[in-house]
Amino acid sequence: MNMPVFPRPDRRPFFSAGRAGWLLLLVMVWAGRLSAQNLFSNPGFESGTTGWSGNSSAVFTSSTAKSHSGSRSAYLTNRTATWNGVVQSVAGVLQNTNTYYVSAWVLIDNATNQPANLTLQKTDASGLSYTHIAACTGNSNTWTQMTGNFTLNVVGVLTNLTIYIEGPGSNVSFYADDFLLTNVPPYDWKPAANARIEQIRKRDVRVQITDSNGLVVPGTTVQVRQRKHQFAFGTAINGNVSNPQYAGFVKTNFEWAVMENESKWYSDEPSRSNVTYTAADTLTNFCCTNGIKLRGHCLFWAVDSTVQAWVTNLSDADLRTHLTNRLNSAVNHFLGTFGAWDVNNEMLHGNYYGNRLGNGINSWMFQYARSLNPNLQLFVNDYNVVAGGETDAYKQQIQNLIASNAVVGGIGCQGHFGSTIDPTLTEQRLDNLAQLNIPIWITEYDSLNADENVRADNLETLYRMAFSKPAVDGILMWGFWAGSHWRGSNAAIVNLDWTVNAAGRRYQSLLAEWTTTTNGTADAGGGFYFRGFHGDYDLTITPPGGVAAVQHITVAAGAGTNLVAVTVPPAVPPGFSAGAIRQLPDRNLSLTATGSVGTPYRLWANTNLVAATNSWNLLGGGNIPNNPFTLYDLTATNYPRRFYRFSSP
Ligand SMILES: [Ca+2]
Repeated sequence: MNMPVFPRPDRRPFFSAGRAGWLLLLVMVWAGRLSAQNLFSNPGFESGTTGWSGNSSAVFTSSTAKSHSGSRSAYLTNRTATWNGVVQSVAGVLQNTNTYYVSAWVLIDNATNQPANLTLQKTDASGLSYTHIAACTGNSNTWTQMTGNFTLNVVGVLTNLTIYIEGPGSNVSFYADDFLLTNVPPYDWKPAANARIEQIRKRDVRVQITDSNGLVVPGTTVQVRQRKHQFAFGTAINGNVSNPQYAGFVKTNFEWAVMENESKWYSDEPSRSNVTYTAADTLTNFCCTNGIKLRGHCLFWAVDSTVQAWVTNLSDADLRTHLTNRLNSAVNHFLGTFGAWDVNNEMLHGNYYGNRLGNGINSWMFQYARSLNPNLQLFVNDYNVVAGGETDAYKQQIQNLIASNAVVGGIGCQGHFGSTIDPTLTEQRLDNLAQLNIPIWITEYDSLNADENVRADNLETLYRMAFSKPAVDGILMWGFWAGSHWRGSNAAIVNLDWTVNAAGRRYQSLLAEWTTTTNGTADAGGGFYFRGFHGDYDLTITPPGGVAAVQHITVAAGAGTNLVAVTVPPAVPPGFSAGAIRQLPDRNLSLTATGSVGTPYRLWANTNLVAATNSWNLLGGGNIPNNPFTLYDLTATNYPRRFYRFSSP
């Protein structure tokens, strides 16, 4: 095993430190060595080819032509297949069930946008397997880092275990340097995450209940039901909203949605100047009808293969015109529907419009969209950022956009994860991006694992970690149902037969954990206290002997206690008691009451509980016909909220 590559400690303190200082320094050096020890032998190729070998017929040399650090790197040439690379055995180095962090740097020789991977090759009782444990897109002008992590899972006897770099197209030569393989100590991350969630996602609320004479009303019962979250929990949706089971799951489990394809340019303008929003409008109508918010995806898509053929055939001048037309059309069509847009999807992995018209076109897209609606939150959106090792590249790209006068209002991290999700890496990458002080959204979460319990753990790791980070404002998953998931049933949280699998149940339990539901009674001062997650609530408030009324409140993020003043209506007529208000299937209301048959009453309604008495609407009245009796308000759905009170005529 090679010596660690981290810098040797500065020796100067040894000459001035006392005995305690000596001991402390020795402990620190030892601890650093334990956590940072590089398990690769000759990781920077400074000892030539020692410890490494070329895969197959590729020619592997230790080159002095290029290096990421030191004076040498691995150089792979005469490659005949994408899997030709440089390999090192790690059998006997790695321990079963341990988690490892792995990283390497790659520089492509005379080619651009070449995929590169670190791959774990394993042979055990379960057979031969290959697992990509890190990935990046390499180029010839700059060294690119790939990072990842994996947990070693050996079945039976291990007969072979190697890690190798591969991926660039056959015949493409490349350099590789500074391989790093370290043990990831178990990280008990949940308690810290939960403590952050308690601090940043919740607020103390005091409900002060007073009657219309200004007197506090002790004993008022308060039922607290959170209806919406300030944090965005959502999913991608598609035309399956016409399926009642699909639609039902969306309505029950998500507050936000994004159109999977229907608001992309290739859907909205499939042929030149043939603009159609029919499919998108179906989804918009579904969301608006059901109170689901939408984010826009995407105005453009930078990856060559996603650009419509008719666009690729345009002259540069016509292309500029059609980019302008697309922005005018889409931003205006979805005005009031999308508060946010992904502007040019996946600019880390393609640059179609920049290659055609110069890189200034990318910041122009932001500038022009903003000129159409300065309130739009304009996002970058890309993959391999939190789920891969391209966080630094993404940061740099965002900084470059900002420097060219693009107002980047949101950072979209797609979040397409592999078979496991490492909390340490996820946290590091989110914290790294958060340094830009721009809101982060996980826009397209999924993970792919045949074991639904691992999928559930993955989902919890991403959701709990992201929800605990103040920079993150939302998480949308990229589909949920096995019958309509782009990565297939092993990424779904709902099975083909609509049973909710372990991953889906975990999602539902997390949402329940992060939703405030409580009940109580006002104290002697008419005060009722609770601590709740930020969001919208219905409070059902019932003064002693009075009628229940539902009041809508918002618990907003902020310092100190959120104060909510509630004024309750006068008491009901003597010999009469109001009962429950129930929501009918059509969202209208029924009110039940009991009282002496023949007692006269009137029923009033208002959207404002503390409005002047003479501004209330008389809904009806008469003499109590039977006991109990039921009244209906079939206009209730016309109002965002409504209060009721009874009076003597
Ligand atoms: Ca080197």
